[in-house]
Amino acid sequence: MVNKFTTFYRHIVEQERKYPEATGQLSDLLADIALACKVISLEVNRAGLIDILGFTGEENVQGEQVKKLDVYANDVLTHVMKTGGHICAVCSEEEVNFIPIEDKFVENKYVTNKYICHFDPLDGSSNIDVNVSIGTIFSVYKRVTKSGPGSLEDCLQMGTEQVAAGYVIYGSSTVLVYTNGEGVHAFTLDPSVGEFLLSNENIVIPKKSKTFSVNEGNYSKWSSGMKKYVSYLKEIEPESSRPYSSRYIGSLVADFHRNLLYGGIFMYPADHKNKKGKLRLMYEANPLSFIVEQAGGRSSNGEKRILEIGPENLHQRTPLFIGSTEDVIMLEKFLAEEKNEK
Ligand code: FDP
Repeated sequence: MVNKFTTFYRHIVEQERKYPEATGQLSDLLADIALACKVISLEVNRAGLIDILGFTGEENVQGEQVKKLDVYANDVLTHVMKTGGHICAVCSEEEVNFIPIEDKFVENKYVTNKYICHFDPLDGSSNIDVNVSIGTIFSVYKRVTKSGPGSLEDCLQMGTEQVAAGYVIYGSSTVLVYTNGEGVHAFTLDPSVGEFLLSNENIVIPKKSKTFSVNEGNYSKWSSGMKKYVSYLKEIEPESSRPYSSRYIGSLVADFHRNLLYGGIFMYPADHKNKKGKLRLMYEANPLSFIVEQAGGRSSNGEKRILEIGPENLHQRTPLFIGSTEDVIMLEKFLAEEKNEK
């Protein structure tokens, strides 16, 4: 009989069993991340009620110090990571530097702090105060150094080296989407059971879509190739599903999640003001690119696969074009033509 209630933990353990040499540490680490996200989800849902928003340093009605939700999410994730024993460094979009972690578990051969974690604890933070979906993004790498607290070398690896990545979207329900290189799977949090239950296995993004997501308010700052591509999407040609619909929430996780399920291209280009784009390579672009490729989609900075960009610093920004393969390829053609014209 099929088990209708596959929990996130059970799913990752079953995946890990395919590799006899696996120690189970990655499963435990991912379970720790899921636990932290359940705690954050609870607080996101309560936020409007307890007046937690925007009052860092003030006291709430219980006389407790309240924190902004993004600070809270960062604290929860870094605490869980520091105490779990599986990682040697944590990197957060909220922190200037990476946090090296002492190997307190050195005597325990089952816990060898061999991983590195990167987080965007609460992405889309400008939407927090207005009840729009926000999310947590994470990615996991294996350390390259042998022992001790992690180093910058461990933290600055190419996206191709990720062993797992995912996000949790706090929306009409809380959904966790992850990949460990064996497809993309989604789990919906059942608050009454307190578990993420499998809701969508082996997600495949449509090869071509009818939707684009971009902040068109930046139009006048874009390059000519980018302008031409967006104008092309708005032309009428039913055979190629044009005009495309425009859908832009302004919360990366939410825009990405919709496009992953329905098809679409999300774009955050470089422009005359932000010459390197806005989004962060390590915290946003790499994990979502790993996921989209595992779902059969494509991701690039317009010229190059995101996952093959060599990181130079933890908060490096990158232009990002991500989603349905044929749409991203078409965008790349427009940008290449612009280059040839110069
Ligand atoms: P936010 O500034 O609200 O934190 O990376 C940050 C991000 O949101 C993404 O989630 C979102 O896709 C993008 O920035 C929105 O940027 P614009 O407001 O410039 O469109």
